[in-house]
Amino acid sequence: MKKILVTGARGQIGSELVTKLRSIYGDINVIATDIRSSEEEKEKGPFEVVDVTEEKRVFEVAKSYQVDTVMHLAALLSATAEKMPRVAWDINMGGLVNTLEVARELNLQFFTPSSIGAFGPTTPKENTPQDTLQRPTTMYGVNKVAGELLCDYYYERYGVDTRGVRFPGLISYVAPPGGGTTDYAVEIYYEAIKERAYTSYIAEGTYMDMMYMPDALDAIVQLMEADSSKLKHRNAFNITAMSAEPMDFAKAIEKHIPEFKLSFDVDPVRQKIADSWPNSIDSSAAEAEWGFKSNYDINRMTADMLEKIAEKIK
Ligand code: AKB
Repeated sequence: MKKILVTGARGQIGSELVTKLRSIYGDINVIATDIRSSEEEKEKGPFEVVDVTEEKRVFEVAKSYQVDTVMHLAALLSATAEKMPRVAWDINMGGLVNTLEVARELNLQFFTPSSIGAFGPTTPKENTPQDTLQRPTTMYGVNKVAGELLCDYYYERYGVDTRGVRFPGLISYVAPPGGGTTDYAVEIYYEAIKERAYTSYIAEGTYMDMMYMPDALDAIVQLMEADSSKLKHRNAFNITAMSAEPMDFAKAIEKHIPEFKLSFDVDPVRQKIADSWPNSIDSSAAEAEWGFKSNYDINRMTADMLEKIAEKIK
């Protein structure tokens, strides 16, 4: 992995992943692409406007920069996908097959994230195994399962070095997530700083896996650098740092802001999605096959989030 093209580079993961990759591989070796143009991004390093539903454009940019790796992040998240299922299919599946085709044609290493959304209500809810029943009931989940299989197919059929993880809800302060079911776990920190209070659209007692962004970025780099011969589950490694419900975040925040108040106004659409996902997943395959580990628990993450957001919005 020496020259990397990142799609969806202005999204929640992309905006931090590009910075991290540039710090490791050098500014000019990371080509950030997004459907949204940005003068600011162009000043930081190579940046191209790319719509992943246009395969020819993805091909042209990958070829002209002579990249050897593509990290495909451009996608709609679960709640947005539920509002616009057909658009989600076109972007999530169309973008994926287009970037996989480019990886096949140019012989590129390939990364794309799957999600805990690839599981469904019939999946075992606690300590969800790596290999288990996957019958998701959301368009996002359908896209993620199909994506995992498609990446396996490109590896088996064409030898494309495809790799991926099932991300839990990702928590970060640089760019907002937007359109996810787990977004409450980011919003709660901003509102804690601004209002000393937050109204959660996810009900008390709803557990989902979560992870702080630095752990997620480390996982991507570590998986992409891992010895290929050791990987059995190439495209869909369960990874997690914590299983948490809204009250867990409130308790962690109260250690820094004792007057913090959490209330609830449940959104039935996002609650239904959350209820169909696991409470906690088992990441032992990722630990065994490429050494995954997380460094942030809820308390360490909370201290950092509150400090960084206070700094950012002052
Ligand atoms: C979402 O909530 O849609 C994402 C995810 C867990 O994939 N954060």
